[in-house]
Amino acid sequence: MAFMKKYLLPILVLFLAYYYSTKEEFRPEMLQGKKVIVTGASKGIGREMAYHLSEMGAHLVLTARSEEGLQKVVSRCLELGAASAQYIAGTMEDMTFAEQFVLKAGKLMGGLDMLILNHITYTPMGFFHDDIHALRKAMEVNFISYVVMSVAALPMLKQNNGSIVVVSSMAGKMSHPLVAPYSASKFALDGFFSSIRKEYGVTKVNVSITLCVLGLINTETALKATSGVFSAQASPKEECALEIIKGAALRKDEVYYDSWSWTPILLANPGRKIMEFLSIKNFVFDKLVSS
Ligand code: NAP
Ligand code: 4JX
Repeated sequence: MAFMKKYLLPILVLFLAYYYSTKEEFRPEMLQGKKVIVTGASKGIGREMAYHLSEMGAHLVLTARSEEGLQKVVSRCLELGAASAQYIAGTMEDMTFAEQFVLKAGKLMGGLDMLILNHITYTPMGFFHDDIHALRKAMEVNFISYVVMSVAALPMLKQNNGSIVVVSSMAGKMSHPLVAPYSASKFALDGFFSSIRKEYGVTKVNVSITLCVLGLINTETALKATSGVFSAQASPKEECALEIIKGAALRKDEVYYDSWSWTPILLANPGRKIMEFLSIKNFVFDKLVSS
């Protein structure tokens, strides 16, 4: 007890004081004039992010498959004050489209500050039996295309000390029944992007990676898919979109957004963080090529 009072408490107080004094506050001006890509922007959370970013004065290039949907969103973005807003329609099942889209978007804006990866393939809820096709599609669209786009964007993001924002889910941190292929693709995002975040740290690449862990959100798709299958409060998509943008602008590693306030505490997994901190010391990077 005496030891606690003498050493641990003062260390804790100093740590908290340092943590809060260095914590930067979000300001909407942080996004003003920034060049941002949003995928899956024709509806749902992607559309709401495009609207917030427009109000903050960002340049936008949006994508999804529905040209009609994107046209409407772009018009509204311009009304809301976007510095510029354009779209390129296509499917993220096609990896050539995914790569070319990023390069074209970069050319349209003359660079890139933030890549927001948000699209998913449509996944109805149900028991998994043998639908390998659906599993492969979920992995391709929800995971592989994210990696393809990040690879294509990295040179531009490095130039601007930019950010990659990966929209994931609580189903990418814990197990839920009835969403196995979706859940697998979201866990893959955590494994891959958390791993390359460590690599960027080692190789001094100043590109932040923000993984967004969302609970159930009241988008049309989610409400339809969960109707009669899952009964719990869905959080508002507008606030969700804003929290993602705030976390991304502050270059946070992870953003948690859910109706239950205990979710971040229970899912943040301090055990994993301690293990990662301890294990990094065992790696030798000297002989590896970093670029
Ligand atoms: P949503 O409303 O269904 O929107 C999905 C977007 O992806 C749409 O713009 C859709 O447009 C696009 N899309 C679908 N298939 C595509 C394809 N093959 N190629 C390219 N784009 C495609 O989804 P949401 O509910 O907003 O979810 C957005 C993100 O939040 C996802 O990453 C999801 O995992 C995550 N999340 C959502 C919830 C939730 O409860 N809503 C919970 C946790 C996490 P088109 O159909 O025009 O292509
Ligand atoms: C049912 C449920 C319950 C998610 C996060 C989640 C997605 C899945 C399943 C949403 C869009 C969809 C269709 C909780 N969470 C979730 N789902 N937390 O990411 N759900 C539905 C709803 C794919 O396309 C707590």
